[in-house]
Amino acid sequence: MANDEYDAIWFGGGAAGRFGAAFHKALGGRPLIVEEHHLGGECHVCRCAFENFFSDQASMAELMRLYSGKSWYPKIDLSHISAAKAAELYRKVGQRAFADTMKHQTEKQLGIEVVWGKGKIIDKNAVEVNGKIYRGKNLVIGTGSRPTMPDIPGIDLPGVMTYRGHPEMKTDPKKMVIMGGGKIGIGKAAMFAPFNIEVTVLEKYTCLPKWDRDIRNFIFRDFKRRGIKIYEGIDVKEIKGKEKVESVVAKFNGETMEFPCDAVMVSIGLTPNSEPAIPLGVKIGKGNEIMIDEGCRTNVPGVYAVGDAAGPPYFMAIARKRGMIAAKNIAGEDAKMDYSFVPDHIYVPPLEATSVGLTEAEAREKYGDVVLIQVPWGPKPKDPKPEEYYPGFENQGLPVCGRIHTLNLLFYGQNRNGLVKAIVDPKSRKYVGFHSVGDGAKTAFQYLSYLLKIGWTVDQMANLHEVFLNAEHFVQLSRLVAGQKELKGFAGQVYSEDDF
Ligand code: COM
Repeated sequence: MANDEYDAIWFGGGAAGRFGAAFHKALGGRPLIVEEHHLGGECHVCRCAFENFFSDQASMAELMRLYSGKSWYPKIDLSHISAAKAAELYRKVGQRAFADTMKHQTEKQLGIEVVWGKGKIIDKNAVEVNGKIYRGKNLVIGTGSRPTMPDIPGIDLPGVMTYRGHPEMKTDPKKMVIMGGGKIGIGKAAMFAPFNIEVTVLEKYTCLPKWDRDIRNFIFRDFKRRGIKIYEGIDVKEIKGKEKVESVVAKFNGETMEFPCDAVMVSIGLTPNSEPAIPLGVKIGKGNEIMIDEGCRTNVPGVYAVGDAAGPPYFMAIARKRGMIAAKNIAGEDAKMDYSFVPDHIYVPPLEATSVGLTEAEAREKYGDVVLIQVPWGPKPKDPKPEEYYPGFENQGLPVCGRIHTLNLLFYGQNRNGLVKAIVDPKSRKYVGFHSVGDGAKTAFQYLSYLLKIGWTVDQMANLHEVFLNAEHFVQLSRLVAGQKELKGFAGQVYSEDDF
């Protein structure tokens, strides 16, 4: 029997299980992945990879509309624009391409054993798949999460979907209500609107509550200009319709409001898929998550939980790193998760927003006075003129450059090409937060999060080599002020609250 025993059975081959098993094997262990559908979990089906693809499609649509017939651009006929067609392309090509690549990389390139089929956990050392029992010294649960669904009438009506249904869409809605203004909901709003879909976001509390005020304001100001409606403090009571969705009914300021629509996107949160682990006696938290310690261990010796199944933060890097930490501990190390300085990111096509560390408000609370290194700053011109130099242009600050179109966004007078903001504690001269809305800055944030962690200073930043023009500008902007004995930075409020 000993030869048949794996060092660990990785129950679920999503981001956490796949990376964990790979790390485990690299450390000299013998892992087995049990996977029912495809390796890589929901990422390439309907989450990260799909959103990357779809937000590119939405950016194209939005930019075509913006440039059509202007300057040297031809008039572009947008009457056949279709979100459903974009989704179809991904379904037919993208999902398969990613699934095959994940399989090839895992099984062929890395040589990891995978048993395909629906697994049943027998006990902490045995999993049954297709009638066969597989034995392991350890068990790692990586069963992911699912969309949280509100218990309201009409939730099962055709036309109600979640992020899972997005790549499955076959027709183009005309009016969509998005329930929930968190990261998923706000991203979806920005992705659907360019396809001639009238989008309304209904958020029970506050949209993007954890984001820096200036970044939120930038996004919502842009939404307003694009006709995307946002209601905060609104409570959805019912989804109405006979055969399919026809409207959403909600309470707002004590009044009942009805929003006609032919599609509803539910994005009120995620629920961990902890159920398969319950018979093992693992502790389950209030949010349905499998409770783990810093080493991804559950309360049952030899049973670990990784990825979304272990609860927030729901972020690819955390899922994969939980897999890595579990692998190390199975291999006999004493490794711990580090949840500090985890970046956050949203696609808001044609731009993207990225953030790490403290917001300005949090930094002021912790450090008192803080220094802002930020562009653009100052009052924004109300009515920017396309293709013209206009008074107030200087208040755009430096243009934020990512990919080709970000300068275009500035020169077409849309006043929307981006915003970068670094927050510094003037006493220690250390950064405490970085925030950006622009294009292409997310790559830099992988490294900025590490620089924050090691206590990087303005003076050290000034010594880096920027590859100019770049999407985030933190190097050159820091160098402009780093000579000051008493750090002042670029100060200034970007938008006042009534700007959006
Ligand atoms: C990416 C999924 S599509 S994974 O994290 O590489 O497994």
